[in-house]
Amino acid sequence: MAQSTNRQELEELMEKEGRLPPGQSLTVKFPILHYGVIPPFDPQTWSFRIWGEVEKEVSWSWEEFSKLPITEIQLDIHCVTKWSKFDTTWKGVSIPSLLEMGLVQLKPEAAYVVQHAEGGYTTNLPLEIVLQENFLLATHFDGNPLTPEHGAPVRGMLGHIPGSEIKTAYFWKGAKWLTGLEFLSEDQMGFWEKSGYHNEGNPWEEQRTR
Ligand SMILES: Nc1nc2c(c(=O)[nH]1)N[C@H]1C(S)=C(S)[C@@H](COP(=O)(O)O)O[C@H]1N2
Ligand SMILES: [Mo]
Repeated sequence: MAQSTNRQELEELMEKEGRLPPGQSLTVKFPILHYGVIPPFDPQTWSFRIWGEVEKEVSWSWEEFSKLPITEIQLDIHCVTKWSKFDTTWKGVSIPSLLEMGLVQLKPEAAYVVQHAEGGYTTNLPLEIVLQENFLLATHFDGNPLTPEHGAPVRGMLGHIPGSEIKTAYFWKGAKWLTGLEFLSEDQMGFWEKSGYHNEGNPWEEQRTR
């Protein structure tokens, strides 16, 4: 009872602050949603690959990946199934940091990115979004390494920075158990996008399905 009152109060506050997109409701929990099974993580055999419209293909072991510089961000998450979670803290590797260090060099043709996950899940984003500060290759949530059910060891993470005008999308645009990024010159729809979800999925415009 006390918890549900609190939930409602928080939701009203978020709505007042203009942080609750249309049709969403606030959750204080962290729901777990995915298609298929949670894949095992073996640091010995895990690898992360970057390919496509890049000057040179990249492949990192877990040991290499876990030494990459880390960025921290606070994001609001909006799931297409209508829950929103506010002020979540994430740590991970940003794409601009990889470009600045010269670890990844994009070809001029690169304009879209497909996230590839263990088990075949994919999701697509325009390059411009992946280069924004609200997208990370996240390894930590709320100060702790990701748990298996939330995508360990690395997930794509896209959320909304409160008060920011930069583009965001529903939470399915972040692949759990991420194992690679494919840069493309043309857009290519991912798992949910192909089965009828909106290609852009902007929560502020309620772009849930096509
Ligand atoms: N690999 C993979 N990533 C995925 C999914 C999935 O089915 N497989 N589902 C997406 C959807 S629809 C949502 S809402 C979020 C849920 O993340 P969570 O379980 O950490 O809340 O993960 C996204 N990433
Ligand atoms: Mo979702």
